[in-house]
Amino acid sequence: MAKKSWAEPYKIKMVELLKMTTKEERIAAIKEAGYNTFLLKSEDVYIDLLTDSGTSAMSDQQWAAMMLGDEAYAGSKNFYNLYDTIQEHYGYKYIVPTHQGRGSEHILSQLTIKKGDIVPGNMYFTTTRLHQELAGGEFVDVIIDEAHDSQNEFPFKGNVDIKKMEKLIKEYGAKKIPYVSLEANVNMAGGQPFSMENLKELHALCSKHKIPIMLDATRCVENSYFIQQREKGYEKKTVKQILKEICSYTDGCTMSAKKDSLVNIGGFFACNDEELYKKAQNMCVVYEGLHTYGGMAGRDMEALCVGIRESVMDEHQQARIGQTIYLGEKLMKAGIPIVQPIGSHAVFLDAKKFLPHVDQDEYPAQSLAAEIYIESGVRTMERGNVSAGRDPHTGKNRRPKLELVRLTLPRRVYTQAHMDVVAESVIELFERRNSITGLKMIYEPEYLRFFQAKFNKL
Ligand code: PM9
Repeated sequence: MAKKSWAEPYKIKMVELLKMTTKEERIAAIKEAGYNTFLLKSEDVYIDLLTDSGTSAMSDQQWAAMMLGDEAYAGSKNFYNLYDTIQEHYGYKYIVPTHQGRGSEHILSQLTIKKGDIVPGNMYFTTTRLHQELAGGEFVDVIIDEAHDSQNEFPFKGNVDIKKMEKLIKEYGAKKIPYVSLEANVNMAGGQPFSMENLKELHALCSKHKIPIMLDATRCVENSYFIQQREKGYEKKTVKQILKEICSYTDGCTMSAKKDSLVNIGGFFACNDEELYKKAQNMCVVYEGLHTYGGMAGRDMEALCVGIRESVMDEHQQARIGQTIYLGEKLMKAGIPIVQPIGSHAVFLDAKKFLPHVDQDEYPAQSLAAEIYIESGVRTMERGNVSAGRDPHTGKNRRPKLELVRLTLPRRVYTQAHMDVVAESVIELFERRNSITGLKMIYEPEYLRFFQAKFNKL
C-alpha cells in the first residue's frame, strides 16, 4: 500500500523574510566566526538548522496567551496555571520554574551530587554533564552499545543497558549514586528514544536499590510519540497518556521547555520529594528568580501552558517528526551517511563517513558544518569531538565514537521546500567532499567549548 501523506496541522498567518547571501559573503562570514556556526550572525543565515531550542514558531493561541501575562513579582496567576498544566501533563507533585534547562540542571546537581559521586546516564549531554561535574560528580555512560553505532537500526537506541547499571551499582554501591540521569530522545545519539519496557526494567532495578531516576524531559513528548509508533501495546495510547506514564516511573525531571513545549524561553525542575522541592525553591531564589517565576516573565509562563498542551497533540508530533523523516529519507536515498534510525528533532550526518580523510582531532564535524554554511547558507551544529570536550583526567580530546553534524528542525518554522533545498545542498557538498580539509582550534574556552571556540582552516 502506498504511504499516506500528511500535512502540517496549521496554516501560516505571519512570515519572516530571509536574507540570501552570496558564497563570497558566506566565506567571509564563517572566517570571521572562526569556523564556528554558533558565532555567525543569524541575519547571515538562510535556513537556520542550528538548533530546535527556543526556535519554535508559537501559535496564535500562544501569542494571545502572552497578553494575559500577570507581571506581578510574586504569585503571578500564570505561575499557578503553569503549575497545574505541568502537573496534568507530567504528573509530578512539585514544580520549580527556571529560566531554561540548564537552570534546572544546576539546581538538581548542586542539591543531590556530592564530591566523588557517580552519575550514570544514557549518554552525556553537554550542559547536563558539566553541571554534574561542577557539583563534584562523575558521569558514567550506561546507554546500550548500539547507540554509539550510527548505522545500527535498533528502534530504541536511547535504552539504558541494565547490565551496565547493575555492574555499576555493584562496583560503587547505591550510596555513591545520587540518581540516574535518564534523557528522553537522546540528543547526542541522534534523537533516539528509550522504550517503556526498558524504563520499567530500570525503574524496578532502581527501586530495589533506592536510586532515584531523574528524567531529562526536554524531548520526552517526542520520545512518547516514538513509543506510540514503535512499541507493542502503545499503538492506541495517546502521546499525552504515554508521556504521563513515562514520568510515573521517574522521581523528577529537569526540563528545557524551549524544545518540546514550543516556547522561546523557559524551563522547570519537578520532583515528588517534598524536602528536595523545598531546597530547590530556595536555590531558585538565589540563581533564577523568585520561586513563582524562576526567570520567566508572567507572559512566558502563560505561553508555556499553551505550548505544553499543543505539544502533546498527536497530529503535531506526526507533522514535526514527519518533517525530520522527510529530510532524512531524501538524504539517505542520495547515499549520504546519516544516523539510523532517523531521530525526532534532527537529521545527523555521520562526519566520519562523510569525511573519512579528516582525523577526528582535526574536527571533521566542525569543518563539515562550516562547509555546509559556505555551500548554501544553511546553518547546522557540530556534535562530535568539539562538543564532547576534554577528559578531565587526561586533558585530551574525548574523541567520541559519534562525530556528527546536526541538521536540527525548529518546530513549525520551515516548509517541505526548505527541506528540499537543504537536502540538495548537502548532496552537492557530498560530491566534492574530498576537497574539504580539517580545522585547527585556535581559541578554546574552559567550559562548553563548542559554543565559543574558534578555528583556522588547515
Ligand atoms: N539543548 C540543543 O541545541 C541547546 C544548545 S546546546 C547546549 O540541543 C537536553 C537534552 C538538551 C538541552 C539543550 C539542555 C539544556 C538539556 N538537555 O539549553 O539550557 O538538548 O534550555 O537546555 C540544546 P537549555
